[in-house]
Amino acid sequence: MPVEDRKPYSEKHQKRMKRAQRAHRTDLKDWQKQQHAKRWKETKSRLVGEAKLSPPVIKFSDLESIEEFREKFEKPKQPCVITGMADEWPAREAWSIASLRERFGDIKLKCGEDDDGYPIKVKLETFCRYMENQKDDSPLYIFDTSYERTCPQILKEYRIPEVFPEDLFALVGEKRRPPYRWFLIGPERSGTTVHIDPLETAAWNTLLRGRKLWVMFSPELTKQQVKGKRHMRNGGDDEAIDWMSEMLPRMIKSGDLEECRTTYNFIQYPGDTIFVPNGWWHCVLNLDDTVAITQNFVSSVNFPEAWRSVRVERKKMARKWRSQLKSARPDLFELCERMDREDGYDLDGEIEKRKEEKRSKEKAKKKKKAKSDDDDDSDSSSS
Ligand SMILES: O=C(O)CCC(=O)C(=O)O
Ligand SMILES: [Fe+2]
Repeated sequence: MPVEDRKPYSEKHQKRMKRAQRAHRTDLKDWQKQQHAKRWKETKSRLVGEAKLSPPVIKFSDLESIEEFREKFEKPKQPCVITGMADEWPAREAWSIASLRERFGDIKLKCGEDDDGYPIKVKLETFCRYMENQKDDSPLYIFDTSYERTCPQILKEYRIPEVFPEDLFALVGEKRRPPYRWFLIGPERSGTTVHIDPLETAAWNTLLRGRKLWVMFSPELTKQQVKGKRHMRNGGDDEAIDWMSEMLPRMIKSGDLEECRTTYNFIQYPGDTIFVPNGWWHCVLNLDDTVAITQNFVSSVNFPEAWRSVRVERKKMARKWRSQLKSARPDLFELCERMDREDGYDLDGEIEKRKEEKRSKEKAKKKKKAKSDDDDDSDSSSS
């Protein structure tokens, strides 16, 4: 949009964004201290020039069947780029920033989390004015997961890709399952720092506007290796922009990544869907202002790893999941039982153990309180 047509980034909007920034990163006083914005043009063209390691790119219309995708990509856990899969989505046309802003400007979307894990929300209109004006090193990024409730129209404008038909967490119910779908609006330079998706979920990510830069590593690397903390510059940060533009070149040079079997470094364009198999490390940087949609899922392929993760990380959900699988997917229920037997893992025992621990902690707390009340009483009676 020509600068003269922009709506002003008035004090009111600036204040709202400042408040959101303060709540999101209480440790960061100056969001522009590294001056990434000043070097952005050069940084971006260097990063684009270096993005030459693409995973396989397949045209959706060339796929003969879902089974073909499963055999060639999902089962071998092979990341890929699928083009043309979103061609029929209303979102392909409708998700320009201008149209989203016009239609949903008054809706509050999540752009951060406070120290207690509560969502920080701002109106899309406010966020768009910020996006047009920001010069932050690593700007706030809309990562909204409650749009089904707050902006259900979004849900109507995309489809779950045909090649990802299974969603086994759905069995535990919408309320109980962990967040699994996000609507993303990313100002340039914002991004997602290097991570693996939680609970061994796999993911798909479809881009509608702008370009995203992806770096992916195969799962055998450790967190320490991929985070490369020792390569962080003094006064630097570990946001996607820092990691991509400064730390990664040093990590490569130092040989710290030599053990990595497969590295990808590539650009996602509008209309591209990235398949991220479970366990793969990835870092994503928004090269332009972007709009995307992403979902995480468990299918029969990543089920074994997901079960091992869920039974430890989310014990109560695991119990519910297992009981639902018993009728909906007896084959997977049996697999759970077999895996638990082989690993010597007793879920019900673990839940009971945790309950017992909680009970004895409560008891100890009560005892301590009673003792201090007694002491108070004897103090007052002796005075
Ligand atoms: O920023 C992005 O597009 C990547 C998002 C992502 O990796 C995630 O939500 O786990
Ligand atoms: Fe991710």
